[in-house]
Amino acid sequence: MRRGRGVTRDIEVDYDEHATTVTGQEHEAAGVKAVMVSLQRSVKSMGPFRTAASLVRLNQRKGFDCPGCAWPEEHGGRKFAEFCENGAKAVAEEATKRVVTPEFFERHSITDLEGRPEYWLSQQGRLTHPMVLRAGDDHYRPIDWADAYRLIADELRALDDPDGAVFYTSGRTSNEAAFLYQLLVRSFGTNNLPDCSNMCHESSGAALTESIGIGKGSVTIADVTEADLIIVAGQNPGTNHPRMLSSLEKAKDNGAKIIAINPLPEAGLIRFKDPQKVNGVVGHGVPIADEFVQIRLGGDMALFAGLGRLLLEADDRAPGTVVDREFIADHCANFDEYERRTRAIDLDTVVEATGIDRVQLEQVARMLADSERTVACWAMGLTQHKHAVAMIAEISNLLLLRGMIGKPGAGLCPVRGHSNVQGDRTMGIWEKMPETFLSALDQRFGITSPREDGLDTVGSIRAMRDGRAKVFIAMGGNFALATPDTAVTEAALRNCALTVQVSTKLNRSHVVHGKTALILPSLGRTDRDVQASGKQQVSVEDSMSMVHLSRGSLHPPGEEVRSEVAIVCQLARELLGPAHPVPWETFNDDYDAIRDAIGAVVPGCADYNAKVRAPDGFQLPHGPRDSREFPTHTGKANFAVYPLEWVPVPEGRLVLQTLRSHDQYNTTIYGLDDRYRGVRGGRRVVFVNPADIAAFGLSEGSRVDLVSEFADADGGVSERRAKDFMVVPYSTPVGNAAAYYPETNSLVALDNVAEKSNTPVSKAVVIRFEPASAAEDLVSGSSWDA
Ligand SMILES: Nc1nc2c(c(=O)[nH]1)N[C@H]1C(S)=C(S)[C@@H](COP(=O)(O)OP(=O)(O)OC[C@H]3O[C@@H](n4cnc5c(=O)[nH]c(N)nc54)[C@H](O)[C@@H]3O)O[C@H]1N2
Ligand SMILES: Nc1nc2c(c(=O)[nH]1)N[C@H]1C(S)=C(S)[C@@H](COP(=O)(O)OP(=O)(O)OC[C@H]3O[C@@H](n4cnc5c(=O)[nH]c(N)nc54)[C@H](O)[C@@H]3O)O[C@H]1N2
Ligand SMILES: [Mo]
Repeated sequence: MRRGRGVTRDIEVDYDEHATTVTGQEHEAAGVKAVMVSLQRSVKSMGPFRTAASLVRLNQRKGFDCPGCAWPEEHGGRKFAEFCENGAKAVAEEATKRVVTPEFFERHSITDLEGRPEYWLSQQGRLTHPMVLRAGDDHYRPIDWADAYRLIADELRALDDPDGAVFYTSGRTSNEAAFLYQLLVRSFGTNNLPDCSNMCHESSGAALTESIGIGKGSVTIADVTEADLIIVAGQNPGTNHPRMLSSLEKAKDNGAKIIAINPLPEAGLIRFKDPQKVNGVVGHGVPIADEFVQIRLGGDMALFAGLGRLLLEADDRAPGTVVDREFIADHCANFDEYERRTRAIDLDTVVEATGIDRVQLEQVARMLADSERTVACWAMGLTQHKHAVAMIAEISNLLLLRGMIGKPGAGLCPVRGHSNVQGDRTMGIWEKMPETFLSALDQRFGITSPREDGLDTVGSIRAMRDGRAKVFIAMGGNFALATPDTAVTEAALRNCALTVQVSTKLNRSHVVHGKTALILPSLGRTDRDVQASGKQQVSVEDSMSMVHLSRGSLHPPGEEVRSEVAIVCQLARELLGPAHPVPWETFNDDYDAIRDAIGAVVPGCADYNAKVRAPDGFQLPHGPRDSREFPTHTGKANFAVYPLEWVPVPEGRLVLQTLRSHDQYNTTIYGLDDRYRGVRGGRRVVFVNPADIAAFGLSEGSRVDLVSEFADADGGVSERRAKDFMVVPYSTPVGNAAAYYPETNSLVALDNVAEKSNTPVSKAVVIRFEPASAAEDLVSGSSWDA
């Protein structure tokens, strides 16, 4: 057995939660410190050679797409270093020289690994060999690829019904791999294709499809820099989309105003130093937000509806100056109902729901009324609420009212997370793809796709919990830890006959397993991918529907690591047999053949091979953006009217949001510091308003358990506990707290989901504090339990 090429010893990480320290919050994001941090991390993880080789190719035309986030690259003259601190960290995590080999699994039993914190698992390095954990064994053992495929095929064929299998996708999978994966799954006979998007921007997709007829944003990068007003709601770009700050700064240089709507004064929103500019390196940076609206959790729908009322009234005072009547008459439906409802919005209720005062409300309304080109951006702060779909529809209503869709410098901009999450959807990763897509697929390949909707993420967990689904396969991601109700999800996975993880790095989903479990190591975005016809490239779609090529160039972590495309094709051949009409082998040998098929099946992708080869790729068509055509059920843009909802804080309780620190990529923990928020050396912290700390009789540094309360369907209240968090005083609205994901996922009830999108409600969990549980081994997996 060949070894991997890199470091094979365990990587030890310091981990003493009780040593967490809190310093002052940093108000400036990026700057020279960010460059230093990214270089230090990169060199430590990859060594100087791979650091240089990878960072010069990051987001360049002939390079690879950053696996960090889905914010677009700027076209034309890209900067030499089109990356950010956290993009560089994401690369360093993938391109690390550390490896997890069969010897590693010999050293560590499953019982041992189960007790390790995610941080430790995350840091061990890249997986190098296919491994199997057989029923009753306590170690993963090496397995040949052919045997692994046979094992999976046997388990799948043993199911009574193809719907007994679930095929998850995380958002890093390339378009080519995603297209083949859904083709395999539908050929097998199920639409059970849950993905990370179900927990992410599903609410945006649901709201926008109803409002404008397409679940994607309507702006280009040029629109952002040409806007005169940009709303950034429920998003922390300084940490999660740092390159967006450069676009915001450019917009400001052009005279734009920025309104940040957030319960927290996030560093990047307040000030930003562009490390690529001289003044960014030495100066104090630029203030980004002109208006900071410190909103209560879940108050955004009330805010947008209240602003709608103020805009209607402003138009009454100066008719025709605020409401775009022509746009509404030509392009919109349901305006009358919107107007009636919105004029009746009680502004005292808006003040109560948002926690902001009338003066600020009116100031923001004036900024909107004065703007000629408004862009609205948002992310998880809006999508992960019970009434998220209504909330996002309300922001769309505001822009429709002002005719701010389908013209330069204006539009809707849901900012996607995973670098190819939007592309995966375009390629058919969805449990309910429309009939047009399915029939095109059937026609091209001579298969019969199932027509019944499949399971989404929450539906899949329920099905596994209840024994209706027995085989779980994941194309990337960390299902055990990214999903809600950790204890329930873990039990659901353990209930499976087989769990399969196609992964780059070790994570919790490898140690929470079905009766039999497989780890299949795959190439990542940075790795060179060579197949029978030579070196391959893949394509991806960013948050603004730009599709372009990505070419990895680094030496893969081991000879047994396969591309996701190869894994899908080989499994398909084993499962579906050589007579299957899809040319799996041709696809495996030459990804151009896959792109030809994508061109024939996926709307907007005709001539795909040629178009993705253009220097900056190509933009997918988007009716509302391109020609103010709205493919909705009314054929017009719809004002969507929902009853007003917000999130009141029950007496003696807090509403908790679960969010990302500056040192993680979703469940992959890079380190224990949240530099911008001033927390060092630990993650079990809860940010609380000083007035609440006093009211609960606590003080800075107190240790508490977080106990969530959820009203179940049967009328009872169920409780969940996350143990031993340190209280940190912080600028957050009274009644609202914040703590990190995934440590707090155990608090989110599986049934606590958004209406219409079924997205887990990760940004509004009702909790109370209890004195911290007696000291115990906090790093063990058992700390999830109630
Ligand atoms: N470095 C790094 N980059 C990433 C990721 C990562 O983990 N690390 N993850 C990627 C992924 S998959 C995604 S989806 C994105 C996530 O990007 P974000 O959406 O920025 O991620 P969160 O940390 O969940 O932050 C949510 C933000 O919304 C605010 N917020 C919470 N509730 C509300 C509310 O009710 N109203 C308003 N107005 N604001 C609210 C929070 O205070 C916080 O600033 O980032 C992507 N990029
Ligand atoms: N409480 C709470 N829960 C949340 C959220 C929240 O804000 N709060 N956010 C939600 C959101 S927005 C999202 S997107 C989900 C994220 O859910 P996931 O996408 O499932 O989780 P990640 O942590 O991004 O997955 C990391 C793993 O992916 C694998 N991986 C990385 N790159 C590749 C690759 O190129 N190929 C393959 N095959 N594997 C790869 C690695 O093994 C790594 O361990 O979590 C959701 N869960
Ligand atoms: Mo996400």
